[in-house]
Amino acid sequence: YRLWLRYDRIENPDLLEKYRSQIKSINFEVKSEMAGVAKKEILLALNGLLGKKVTLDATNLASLIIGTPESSSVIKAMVTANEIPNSPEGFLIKTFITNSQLKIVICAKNDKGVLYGVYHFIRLLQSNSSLDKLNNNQSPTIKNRILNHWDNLDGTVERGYAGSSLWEWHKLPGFTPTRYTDYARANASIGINGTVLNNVNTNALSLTVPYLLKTAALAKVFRPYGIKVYLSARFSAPIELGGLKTADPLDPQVKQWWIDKTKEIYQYIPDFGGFLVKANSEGQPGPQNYGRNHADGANMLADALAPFGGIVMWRAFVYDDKVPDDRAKQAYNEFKPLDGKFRENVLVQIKNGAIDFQPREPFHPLFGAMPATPVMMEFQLTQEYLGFSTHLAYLGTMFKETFSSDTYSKGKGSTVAQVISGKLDEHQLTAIAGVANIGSDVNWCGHPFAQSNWYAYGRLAWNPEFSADQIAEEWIRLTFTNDQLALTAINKIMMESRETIVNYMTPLGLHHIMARNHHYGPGPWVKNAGREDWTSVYYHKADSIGIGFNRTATGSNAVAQYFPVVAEQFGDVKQVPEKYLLWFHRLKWTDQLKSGNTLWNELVEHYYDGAKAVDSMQVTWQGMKGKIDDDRHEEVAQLLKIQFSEAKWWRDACLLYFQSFSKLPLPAGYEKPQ
Ligand code: GCW
Repeated sequence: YRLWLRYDRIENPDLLEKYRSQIKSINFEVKSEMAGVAKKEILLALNGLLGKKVTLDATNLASLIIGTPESSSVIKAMVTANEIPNSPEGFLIKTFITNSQLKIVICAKNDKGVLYGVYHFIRLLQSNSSLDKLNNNQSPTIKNRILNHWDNLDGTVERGYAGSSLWEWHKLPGFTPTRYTDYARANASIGINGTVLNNVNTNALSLTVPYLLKTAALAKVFRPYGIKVYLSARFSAPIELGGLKTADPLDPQVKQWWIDKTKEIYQYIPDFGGFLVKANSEGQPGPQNYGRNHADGANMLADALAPFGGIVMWRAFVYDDKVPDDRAKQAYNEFKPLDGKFRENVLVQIKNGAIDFQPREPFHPLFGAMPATPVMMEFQLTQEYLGFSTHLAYLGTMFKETFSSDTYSKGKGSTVAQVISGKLDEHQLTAIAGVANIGSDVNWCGHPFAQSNWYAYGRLAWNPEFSADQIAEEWIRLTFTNDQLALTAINKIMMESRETIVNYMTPLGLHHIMARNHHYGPGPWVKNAGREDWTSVYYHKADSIGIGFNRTATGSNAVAQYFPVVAEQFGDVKQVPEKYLLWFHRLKWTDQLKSGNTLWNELVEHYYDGAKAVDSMQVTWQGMKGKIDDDRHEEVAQLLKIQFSEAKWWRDACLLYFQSFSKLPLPAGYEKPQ
C-alpha cells in the first residue's frame, strides 16, 4: 500500500548514525497549505527513516532549512537568488558547511518547487545517498504531467486490472478517504501534476452539477499537492445535457452551451485543468459527425476554456470502419493537414505508436510532423496488451525506446523527447499523459512490479533524459531494498522484462495478435470481427508463402508518413531494425535474416527465448527470498509461475498456428517443448 513512500528506519547502522548526526533539527516556516503538506511529509519521513523525532528550530542553527526566500529569512540570507531555478516547479537542494557544521537547504522560488524538493530529498535518504556535498538543481522538462484514468462513473475501469475505480462517486463529495490523499502524495512525490478523472469513453453525466461537486471535492484534496483535475468531455454533451438538436462545433448555440458549461465548472473548481477529448474514434461522437474537422471541435472547447487558462487535450487515436485504408495511417492522414489550425491552448495527444499500445511499436509518425502544434505523448501504464497485472513488465525501457527514437523532422537528433519537451519546435505548452494502472487493490496496481510503471512514468515525465536503468534502481531502493546483490538481480529482471514479453508475444514486429476484445492471451487466428482490419489475421497476414504487413511503397505505404531518412530505413528490408521487421515488411518463411537463420527459425527462437527468460526470472527471484519481505516475495513468485505457463501458452499457440502455414519443422534442439 505504501508504494515507494516507505519510511522504515534506515537499515545500515553506520549510515543511520551519520544521517542522525547530520539532520538534528529542521527549520520550515509554513505560510501555505502546500508548504503545510510538505512539512508534514518531511517530518513523517525523517521520524520514520531516522527512527527518532527531529526537533524544530526556527533559527539559522537548524541543520535542515526548507522554504522559499520569501517564506524564510534564513534561506534568503544563505542562498543567492540566481542559484534557485527560475521555473515555477524547480528546486535546489544544497549542502553548506558553516563553522564545520553541515546544513542542508531545500529551496525554491515557490511552494510547489519546495514540495518537489522535499520529496526528492526524502528519495535521497531512502536510497542511502550521501548528503555531504549536495548541489542538486532540478526543473521539470515537461509542464503538464498527467495521469489519464479510464474510470467509469459506475466504478469499473476500462482496461483496469487493479480492482475497481479509486473514485467512490456515490460517496462523494461527502466522503474523501485518506486514500485520496495518499494518491496525491504518491503523484506529487514523482512530479505528476494533473489527473483526468474519467474515461475518455465518457458519459455526459460527469459534466452535470452533482458530479462537478464530486470533482470539486477531489480537487480540494489534490490541490495542496499541486495536482489539477481535468475531465474527459463527451462531445455530444450539448445534446444529452443541453437538449440541443446538434453538437456541431460551429453552431452558435453549441458554442454558447460549452462557454456556459465551462464557466460553471470554474465556479466549482477555480483551477480546473481542462478537457480531454476522444472524438470520432471507436464510435465516440465528434465534429466529423457534422462534416467538421478535429480543429473545429478542439477550437470550440479551447475558446470556452481560454479565459480561465484551461487546455484541451485532443486525442489523435482515431480510426473507424468507414475508412478503408491501413489503420496505422489514419491519425496522420486526419491530423497532419490540420497543423497550425489549432488554438494556442490545444494539444494533440498522440499514443506512442500508430496502432495501439502494443508490446512494441515503432514511434508514431505524427511526432515531428506537426511542428506548428503542441503535441503530447500518451503512454499506457495499464498493461492492456502486456499480460494485465499478471505479467511482470517494467515499461521504463519501452517509454525510453519511444522517447529516444529519432524523427529526423529537423535533421538528426530530432528525437521524440525533443518534440514532446517543446524544445524542437519551440512550444511553451507541453504535456504528457499516462493511462493509469491504478485501482482499489491493496497494492494499487495489482502486480507489485506494476507500481514501477507509475513511478517510471512520473520520473520520465519530469525528465525524459533519465535512464530506465537508473529509474529502476531508484524504485527498487525505495520499494524493496538497498541490498546490493538484490538490487542487481531485481534490476536485471526489470530491465529484461519487457523484451521478454515481446519475445513470447509479438517478436520481430508482429502486432495485435492478442485474443479478441479483452486482449489477454494469444489470438493470431482471430477472424470475423466485423471487418478485415479488426482481425488478428489482418495484422500478421500469414499464409503458406510468408508473414508480415507490407507497409512499404508496394503495400500500404505507411512508411511514407515518416521523414525521408526514417522512411528509407523502415522501408528497406535490409535496413529496417529487425525488431520492426514484420511491422513494415512481408517476408517469405525461408528468407534469411541477419543471424543467418531463416525467418521461421528466427521466429521460433524468439518465442522460445521469451519463455525461457521467464523461467530464469523465476530462478533469480527465488534467490531474493529473505532479502525482501516474505509477503511480496511470495506474491511475485506465484505471479511469475503463472507468467511462465502463459509464456509457454503464447509460444506454443503462436508457433503451432503459424506452423500451419509455414509447414516447416521446429529447428534442431527445439523439437521438444520445454
Ligand atoms: O486500446 C484501445 C482500448 C480501448 C480504449 C481505446 C482508446 C478507452 O482497447 O479500451 O478505449 O484504445 O485509447 O481510446
